[in-house]
Amino acid sequence: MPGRRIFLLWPIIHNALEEMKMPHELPPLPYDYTALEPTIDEKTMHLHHDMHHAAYVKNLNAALDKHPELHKKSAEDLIRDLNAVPEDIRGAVRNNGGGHVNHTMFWNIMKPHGGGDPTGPIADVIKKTFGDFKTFQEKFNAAGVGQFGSGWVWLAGDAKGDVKIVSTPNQDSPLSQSLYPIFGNDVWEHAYYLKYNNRRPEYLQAWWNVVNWEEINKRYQSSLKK
Ligand code: MN3
Repeated sequence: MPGRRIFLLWPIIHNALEEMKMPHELPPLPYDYTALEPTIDEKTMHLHHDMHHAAYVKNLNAALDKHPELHKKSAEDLIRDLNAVPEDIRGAVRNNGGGHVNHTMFWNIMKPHGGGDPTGPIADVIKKTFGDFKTFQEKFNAAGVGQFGSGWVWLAGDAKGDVKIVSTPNQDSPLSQSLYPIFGNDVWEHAYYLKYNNRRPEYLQAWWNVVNWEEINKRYQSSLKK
């Protein structure tokens, strides 16, 4: 009876399928590609998510192919301790694992009809650290403008619960510096060039209109528990 045979073989088939599964997957956007218009245009969202983020995931999986012992580690854990990653794939994991983690954060800390003044605990820590929200925004934008070439600008938290603005080149994550990326903006040209061309300051300014403070509060609070 073929049905019974499959039943008996199922644990073997199941294990084989599990082993074939790629350890990392591209998460779908949490909203429609048009949802962040007019701040971020539909075409940029398609290219950014479907091509750029997808490539980081694909290349991360390809690098990890050589080291199945790392398949169970989350992408965050991989880039939190890059020295634990074998040297032959360390650069690929740093770039593509970072790219995967950074973009997964990025989609989630934005939302349609977002923006406005921060609320909750993140508003309090911004006020405590920078005086007021406007001063914080100006410093954050200046750090984004000042990041030469491709990279990110972040509000990052340390183990004591203090926060600071940092920028990183390429896909480097604050996680690799023992900091928690509470939220960040992508200042690679692929994030803004179609709509804003070379006007990065204009993009940085407009971006606050799609910021999701509820999600940022969640990330900030979870960073304090760690
Ligand atoms: Mn990007």
